[in-house]
Amino acid sequence: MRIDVVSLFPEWIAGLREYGVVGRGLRESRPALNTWNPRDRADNASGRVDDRPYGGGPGMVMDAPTLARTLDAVAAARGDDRAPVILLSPQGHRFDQAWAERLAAGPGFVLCCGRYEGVDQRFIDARVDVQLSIGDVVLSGGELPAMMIIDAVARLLDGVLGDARSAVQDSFSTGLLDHPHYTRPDAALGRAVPEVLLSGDHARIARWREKQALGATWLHRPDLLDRLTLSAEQERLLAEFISERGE
Ligand code: 4GX
Repeated sequence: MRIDVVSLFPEWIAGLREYGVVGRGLRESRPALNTWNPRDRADNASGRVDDRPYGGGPGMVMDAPTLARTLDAVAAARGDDRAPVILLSPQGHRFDQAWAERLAAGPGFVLCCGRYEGVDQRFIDARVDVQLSIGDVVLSGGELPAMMIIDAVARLLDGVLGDARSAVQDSFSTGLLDHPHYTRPDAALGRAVPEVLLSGDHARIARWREKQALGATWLHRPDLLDRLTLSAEQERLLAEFISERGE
């Protein structure tokens, strides 16, 4: 997979290579990450890539021709592999795990990071395939959303996570929040580890974890439960969680 990022701060994006399991994957081209600075394709000596908005108002707008020239260079470097051009924008579809899985299954994609008040609408109309938003919050540019998307997609690729099970068992892949985790020592901060986890009874442990996952989701994200059809066993575990909680 190949990911290209158009950004005025390419070194920030490239910093992803330095940290964690995704950093290791990127260093080994899983996925291959390339950055492109529109400033390198400005048509003026000062490297300006923005201008004042037609109609007036505050701030600046990234100009369409410079962004289009940058994308032309990306397309030439990629060859025609039909990778979608994605603009990070508050107006986009909400990025979630389903989007991460969809993107991880394709040939890669091109992320365009806007700054200032945004980008000329003609660039969006002519060259952007889809707009994605990371949520209802106003950021100063698309770089952090782009980095979130790269992280979420890269960790789904074969060989990026050490343990293949980690991605499968994740929250949202199951549709539920995660169960709690504990490690040594067995007493810490005046609190014990739940006895069942020390029992060595793997069936009982699995049942306890499923119950905790259902309970956490019921408590903190009931909207996620509304989207699921629970099995009879899951209904029983959740009912147990709720009644034990009242004791
Ligand atoms: N999820 N921002 C982008 C400038 C901009 C505006 C319009 C393109 C079109 C954001 C978000 C986000 C702020 C990044 C405005 N670029 N992006 N920027 N939330 O708030 O993705």
